[in-house]
Amino acid sequence: RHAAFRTDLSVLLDQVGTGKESLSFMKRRIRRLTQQWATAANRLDAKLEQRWRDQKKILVHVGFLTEESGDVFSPKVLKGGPLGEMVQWADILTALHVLGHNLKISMSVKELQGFLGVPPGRGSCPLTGPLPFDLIYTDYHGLQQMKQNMGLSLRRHKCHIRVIDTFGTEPAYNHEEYATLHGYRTNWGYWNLNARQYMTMFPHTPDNSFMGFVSEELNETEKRSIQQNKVNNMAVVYGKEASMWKLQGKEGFLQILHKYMEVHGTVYYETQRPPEVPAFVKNHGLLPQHELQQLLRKAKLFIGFGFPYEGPAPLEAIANGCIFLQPKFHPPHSSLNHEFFRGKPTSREVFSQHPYAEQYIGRPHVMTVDYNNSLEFDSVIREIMRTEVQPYLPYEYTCEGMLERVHAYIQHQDFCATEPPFIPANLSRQGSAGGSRLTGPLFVPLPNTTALGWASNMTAPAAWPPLSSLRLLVSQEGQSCVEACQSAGFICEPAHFRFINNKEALHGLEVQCEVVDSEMNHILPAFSVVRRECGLQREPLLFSCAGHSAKYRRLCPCRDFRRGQAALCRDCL
Ligand code: U2F
Repeated sequence: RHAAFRTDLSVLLDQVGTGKESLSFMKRRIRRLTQQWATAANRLDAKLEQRWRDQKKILVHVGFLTEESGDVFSPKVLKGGPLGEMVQWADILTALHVLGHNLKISMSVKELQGFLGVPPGRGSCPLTGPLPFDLIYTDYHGLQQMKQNMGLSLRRHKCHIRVIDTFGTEPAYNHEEYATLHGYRTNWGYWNLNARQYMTMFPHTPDNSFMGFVSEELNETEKRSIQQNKVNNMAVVYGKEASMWKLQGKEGFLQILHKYMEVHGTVYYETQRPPEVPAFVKNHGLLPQHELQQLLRKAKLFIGFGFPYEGPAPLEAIANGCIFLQPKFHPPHSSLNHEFFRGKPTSREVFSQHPYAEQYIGRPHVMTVDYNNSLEFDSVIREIMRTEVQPYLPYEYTCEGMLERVHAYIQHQDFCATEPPFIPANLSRQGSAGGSRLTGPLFVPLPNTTALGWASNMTAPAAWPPLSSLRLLVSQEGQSCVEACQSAGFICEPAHFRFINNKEALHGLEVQCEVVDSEMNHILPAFSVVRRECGLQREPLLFSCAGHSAKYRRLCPCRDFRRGQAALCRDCL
């Protein structure tokens, strides 16, 4: 069946259920954004020009909200606890519904068992017969619950699963045997999924798929009225829980801020002002989302103190015409040195409170400075008060952007199909960076499949993203493919590794190999210039954009991307 766009959200609202603050929060959000979703659906519908879209049977099992996982989030919804995850799940549910799929929603193990058709009760009752869904969206808690309830049959069906994973999972942590042998084992990882089955809140690493969420978009009239009503000396502090204000050295920069601006907060409190919040701060208490938006419309500055990391609020602030000011982290925070990230299945280094805001948005909307340097801090506050900014929202965080991306994933990502083995013939050297022997980053444009070894009478396997988007590049020593592709204006595409993991690619790059080994190592394919050693990847699950090693230069599959929609290549729709 064709999936027809839906603009009426009442059926979805009924499906979400009642009885918990988290569910009420999500429903309020869905209701509030109804019109935006409807407009976006109509726009995307027109853009796709009647293209056929398969209607999928989809189960959404929200593991972290089940009683069985302890559900620590729901009781904190009105008390300053994390809301980012609820924002995201509300938006995922809405996107799937609006795209016209056949949706079932489960928020308990009992409902999960019912939908999967496994007998109730604990213990691993295998699911006999086919999986009654094309796709299952869940999280790490839900995955654990599915394992307990589906037993071994989970392995058979796992290609249908998508794991919503806020901070991301790198391939080295995902591969059970490799993680165990090489010190990448954590509480969360090692499910042996394809790393693109993990879907993140921000485009942290191209190894995972970027799911995201949405933020409100303003029309021209709203933008104009915001512009007129901005209060130039009004700042709102990012931090709805008192503990986020417990910062070392905070007195210094807060005093400076207070010297120039009126400081507002939305910190949860029970009866009186939390001691962490200075007396000069106008605290509004935790606000409902739409009231926070109103406050942000007046404010000039939204200022982060370093925590929470990578949440939705800075995007909302920027979308409402604020400048977001945030601290630089030096050294960067990661699972190796910071409690919050410890045990998370990634070694990604976080260089500021909100790297997406810093890298993808940047000045004048986002200013990232060293808070310990009072002079720098002082001058940036004055600069902010002088700077005029327009409300700004990256396309990928609009409703249309999210619908477009989720649509593309649903129609094109297939982790069940066994990929045809890729056996290249001679990789043409045409187009290699003529003669220069691997001194800088090197491109070998691969304009057609013949260059990759298909004879013209063979049909290339249908790849998504399409092969036409591939650009082969060699990293510097110590550089990851994430960085290597980025520095050349591209993005690393893990789906393309299989096309460049071969002797012909090395040959095409004129790499001198005395030996070519095939190993399990997440930095492969790569080569050592000094030792004239080349290595190919033996385990496709370990193809990793994130990996790097001081001794090796990596072969990197880069691709182009759409402006404002990094998850999709130009020909990906
Ligand atoms: C992030 O979680 P948080 O919930 O702490 O993220 P925030 O950016 O603070 O905001 C989430 C939402 O809270 C709303 C606001 C945002 O959409 O509109 N809100 C509100 O309704 N009322 C208020 O007074 C203030 C904010 C991240 F999302 C999680 O994944 C992480 O686990 C967490 C820790 O790093 O940070």
